[in-house]
This record gives sequence, C-alpha cells and structure tokens, in this order.
Amino acid sequence: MARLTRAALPRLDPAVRPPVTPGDASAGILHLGLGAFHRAHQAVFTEAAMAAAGGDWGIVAVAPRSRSVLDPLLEQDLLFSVLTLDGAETTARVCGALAGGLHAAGDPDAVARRIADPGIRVITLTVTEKAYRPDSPVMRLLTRGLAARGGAPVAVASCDNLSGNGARLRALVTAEIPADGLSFPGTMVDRIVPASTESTYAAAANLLGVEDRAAVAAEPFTQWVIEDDFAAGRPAWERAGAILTDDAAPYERMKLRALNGVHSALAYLGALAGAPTIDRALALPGMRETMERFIEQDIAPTLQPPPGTTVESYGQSVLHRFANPALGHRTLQVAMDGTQKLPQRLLGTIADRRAAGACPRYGALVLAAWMRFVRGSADDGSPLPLDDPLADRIRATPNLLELDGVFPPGFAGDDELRAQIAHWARDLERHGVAATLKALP
Ligand code: CS2
Repeated sequence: MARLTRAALPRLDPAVRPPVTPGDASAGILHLGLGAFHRAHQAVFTEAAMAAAGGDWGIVAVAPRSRSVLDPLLEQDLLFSVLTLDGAETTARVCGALAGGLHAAGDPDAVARRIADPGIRVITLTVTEKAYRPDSPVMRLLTRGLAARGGAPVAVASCDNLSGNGARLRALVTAEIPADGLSFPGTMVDRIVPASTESTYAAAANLLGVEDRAAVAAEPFTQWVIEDDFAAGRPAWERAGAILTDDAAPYERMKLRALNGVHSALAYLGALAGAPTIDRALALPGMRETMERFIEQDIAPTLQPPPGTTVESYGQSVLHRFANPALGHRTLQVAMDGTQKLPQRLLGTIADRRAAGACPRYGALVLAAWMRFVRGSADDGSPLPLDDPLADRIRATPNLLELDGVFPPGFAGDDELRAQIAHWARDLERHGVAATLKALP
C-alpha cells in the first residue's frame, strides 16, 4: 500500500484531505513534545484556525527523546491523520499543520536555534508533568533558546495537565533568564487521545487508502481554554472553537480534579481489579456510583465552576466520555507517573476537604488504591508494572504518605485521614476492588 505523502493527497477522498494546503504556511509556532496528544489537539486547532483566518502559523514539532513518531512523519512529508472514534463510527482527517520536525536528543543545537528564531512567535509544550523541573533536558533547552532571542517577543504556553501551568512555566524560565519579551499564557487542554497501536494504523489505512504510520485516534470531544496573553500574536484559535479568556484557572481546576482525578481513580481501581481499559473499569459493578459520589461529595465542594456550568453536569459528561468503548484507553497508561499526576488531580481535593474539616471518603479510597497499585500486584496476584520517575523511592518507603515533595506535609500526621486510608487498604487487601465496590451501600 502507498504511503501518506503530499503527492498522494490528490488521490484521497476529499472528505479526508486537510483543510489547508500543507506547506503553504511558514512556521510561526514551535511545539515541544510530539506525542499523540499534540497531534490530535493543538495541531488540529491550529490547522482549523489557519483554514478559517489564514496566518503563518505552521508548527515546527520537536520530539524530545524518541524518534518513533518523528521518523514516520518525516517519511510522510509531516502529514498524519486524526481518527475520531465515535461509538461505532470512525472518521479520519489528514492534518497539514506541521511545518517542520526536529529531534531534541539528537540535535539539541538545531532546536535551540529554532527556539531563538524571531519568526517563531508562539511556543507550546506538552512535555508531561515530570519535565517541569529546572534540570530537565527540555527545560534547559527551552531557556537556552529563549535566552538567545535577544528580547524578540514570544508567548510560551504550557499545554500540560498542571495547575497554574502558565505561572509554573514562567517561574521555571524566569529563574534562569530575564522575562523580557516573554509571556506565559495558562491553558486548559482536554481531549482523550490514547497511545496509538497497530490497530490505529490499520484503521487509518482502511479509511485513507494509504498507509499512515503517524496516525492518532481520539474521542470526538475536544476543548482548549487559553489565556489571551500572546506577546507576538497568535492564530485565530477562537475560530476553531477555543475559548480565549483572562483566567483559565476555574476551567483548569475543574478539569484536573473532576476529569483527571476520576480518570486516575478508574485507572488504579480498574488495574487492581483486572480491567484493561478505562471503559471496562467504569463498567465494574458499583464503579459508576462510586465515581459519582467521589465527584459529588469530595470534588464538587472544592470547586468554583466556570460560569454556566455545574460540577455535577461536568462530571456526568466526563463519565459519558470515559464509557466510550471505542477508545480502548489502557488503565496502565493513565496509571503511570502517579507521583507526578496525583498532586494536582487528587491531593489538592483531599487537602481542601481536610482544611474544611471534612474527611474525603472516596478520595481516601483512591489514594489507598494507588498505594496498593504501586506495590506491584493486582487483586488476583498478577504483576502490575510501576512506571514512575520516583519508582525507587516508592519501593524504599514503607509509609508512602512520607514521600517528600509528593504529599502535602500535613498528611503523614493527619490521624483521621490515615485511619480512613487504612480502612480502605484493609478492605482492598481482604476482599479486592470488585467486592469492596459491590459492598458499598
Ligand atoms: C489522562 C490524560 O493519561 C492521563 O493521565 O488522565 O491524559 C487525559 O486523557 C487527558 O488529560 C484528557 O484531556
């Protein structure tokens, strides 16, 4: 079968061709983190913005470590398709937003030069939670490139699932270099994009009629809330459905706690119970009710939802999205990097409830499930992988609440919280997740 390339586009069904002419726009954005999420989210929004309003906003995408996505993209003239998995129906569309591809580990100098290029007016990042530290290679490369811009304005927008992602990135960068010309808009990003598999590539070939080794598959829902603070202009993302706002914080906080927090809950409880995917975890008897109570009783009281929404209706829409059986989103994928994810997804919820004098029953259950998960065996005794940058420290720490820099300092000495977690840990140990959920009143 022929490969997806620019030359192959005229032979494709017009409905799957990109809405822009690939290569027409020159580069205006540099993106760090060429994962599946970027391709199905920011690349699609930016392409739609260019299709609606023009502008030279082609994206130079940087793969930090692995070349496994970059190489197929380079073989395909930077084209890839996005499959939308909507229940029984799957549709495909080729995305033509990329204007370049670089490999940070292989050629860091080329990346730093490109970051320094004044033609780049927006830099976006999806580098995952664990990269937000001063000594990570990607942060060093970013500050090095920014320092070489000589004050030419640029907005640097974090698109990672961190609370206050804009302020956080600002603090990291401006601890190293002057802030001249830089802005750091905060964003809330949302679309479920599981890692691509051979079945993604097979479905892409089937729908496109050409082979695409860089295809990604995503749910239909997509959302991007962006603080409108761009030092050197931006694509007309509002024409692509993005929400431009002064303050993304209420959106971000609700998403982190009521979507990602519940996602992690399903991942740990589900993996322990032997559920391979998020939809199967949600289908376990008693799970949906437990998640609804987690949202209503523990999460909702800690949130001030954005105007026009309620946490309950948001939570229902999230559970509906998680139930999508076509996604095949692995519980183990969501479970990885727990020490990096739980602080903004779960521990803030628990800390806020404790500060209000309440004991978050379901939040404590999720924490107990994580603690059991990281010990490495599922309820039926089968092994569970521990994929976490702090894996060694986890293995060496008997009382996990004492993991420094992960748990708020108050947790280890909070007797009531500890008793609640211990109660769940005993239930999980004696009966397993399935029976514990079934026994909930
Ligand atoms: C997930 C997120 O893998 C994870 O940790 O919770 O990637 C989630 O799918 C996205 O944030 C949805 O927007």
